[in-house]
Amino acid sequence: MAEWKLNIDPATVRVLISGYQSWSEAELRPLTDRQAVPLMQWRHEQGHDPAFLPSGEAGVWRSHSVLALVRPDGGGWVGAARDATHSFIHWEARAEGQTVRVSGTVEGPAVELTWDETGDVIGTLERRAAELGQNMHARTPAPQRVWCSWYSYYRDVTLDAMLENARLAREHGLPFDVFQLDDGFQADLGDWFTASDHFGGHARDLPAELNELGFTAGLWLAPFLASPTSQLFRDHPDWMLRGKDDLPLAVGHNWGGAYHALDTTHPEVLAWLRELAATARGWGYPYLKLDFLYGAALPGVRHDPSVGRAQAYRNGLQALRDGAGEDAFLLGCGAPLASSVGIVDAMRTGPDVAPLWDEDSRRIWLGDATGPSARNALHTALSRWYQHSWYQPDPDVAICRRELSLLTATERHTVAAMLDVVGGLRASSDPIAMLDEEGLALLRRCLEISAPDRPTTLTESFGGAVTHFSRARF
Ligand code: 9PG
Repeated sequence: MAEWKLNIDPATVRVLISGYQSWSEAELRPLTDRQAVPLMQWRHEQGHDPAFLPSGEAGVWRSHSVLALVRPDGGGWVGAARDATHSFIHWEARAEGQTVRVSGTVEGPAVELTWDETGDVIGTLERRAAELGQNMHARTPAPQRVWCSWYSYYRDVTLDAMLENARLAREHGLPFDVFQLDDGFQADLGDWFTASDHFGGHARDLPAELNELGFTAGLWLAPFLASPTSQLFRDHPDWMLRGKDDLPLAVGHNWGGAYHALDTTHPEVLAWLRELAATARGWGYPYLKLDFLYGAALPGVRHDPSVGRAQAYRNGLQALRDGAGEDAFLLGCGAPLASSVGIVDAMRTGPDVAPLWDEDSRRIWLGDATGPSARNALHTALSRWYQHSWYQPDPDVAICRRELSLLTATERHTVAAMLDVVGGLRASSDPIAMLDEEGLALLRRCLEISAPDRPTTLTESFGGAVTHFSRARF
């Protein structure tokens, strides 16, 4: 562990933190505030790192990979790491009387941590992030413009709905690159090769028709997960990540119950992951949204105990890359961030957008800002602006429709403008038939790629919360 003691009044600085996976909150807050820790125990594995939760004490802030302290003049201190290939890096800043104690801990093989005092926190953090990106051979392809089925159809998506939207997008000349089928096409979590009853076809039926309409086909997978009801689980109970009680670990609780994760230190699991990605590629999907990736990184009992969890995660992700091919476009989601650099092309950098601005009951009273809302998605993605040098950020979808949405017109335009400020992937999930003239016009603007496509002029912070950038288009 490396430690630094600063003789500064904690009340004079703010702290910039980043939670370890896509959905974990990232924010800029007064150091003397209290970092939220979810009251619901079952949220601890799903949006956070259960081995490094927020402490819940006032004046103590925990962050993964990077941490910065910011003075009102924009100067301060930046903690980072030169590499995160096989290690997790845990930072903590702690107010202690008239001093601040900062520690950096490496979980996994040793890596060099950096700690800079600077007159320009933003520039220094961007430089340190770029250094990590270079050392880990970051992939930063062109941003993609994606239509995704999740935020309108959820698990009820059908083959017909995909094709209808693709046809309408073509008719309206909407410039999407990718049409991406999300959760709902598969029989069960883990049973990717069998169609669900309601889908009305098979995922392999879709790509040729999308290609004909001029779109690339994209597919969602949660490749590290297995439901206890799945054939995958029944056939291979020995492939699961286990708890100390030797039972398969419960790694999350949506889809109506607990589910498990694959143990990526097991050679047969790695072979299965390669086969899964290669099969999806063979069906005609060169774009894969790989979701719930955190499952393979959780603390637990593994087949090969000599492999640390950061390395186990990375090996699982590499197996997917090997199966999909070098030229596939991989979008990580629900994924440990720095640990994915160099393997994924793009990364969700915040929680899900929802057709509502904020769910303050969950965020404030239950201490959980990893839930779906426009506010949570924007707030977190903006606070990770420096990650442009790690991958293409995916701040999630814009919502341009009026129907089936609680967003006001101002909120719809704000979301669209802020997503453009973040840059990276441009995405929508609106049923095209639901868009009126104004909705179509807003969507067209959302699909324009800015140059340069990243935040350029960082001006001030607002709301004591997110960093705010300016760019002229909206
Ligand atoms: C499909 C969805 C979409 C979406 C992903 C992800 O913490 N949670 O309980 C939680 C559940 C679902 C979720 C995110 C977080 O959504 O981000 O785009 O693909 O899965 O099931």
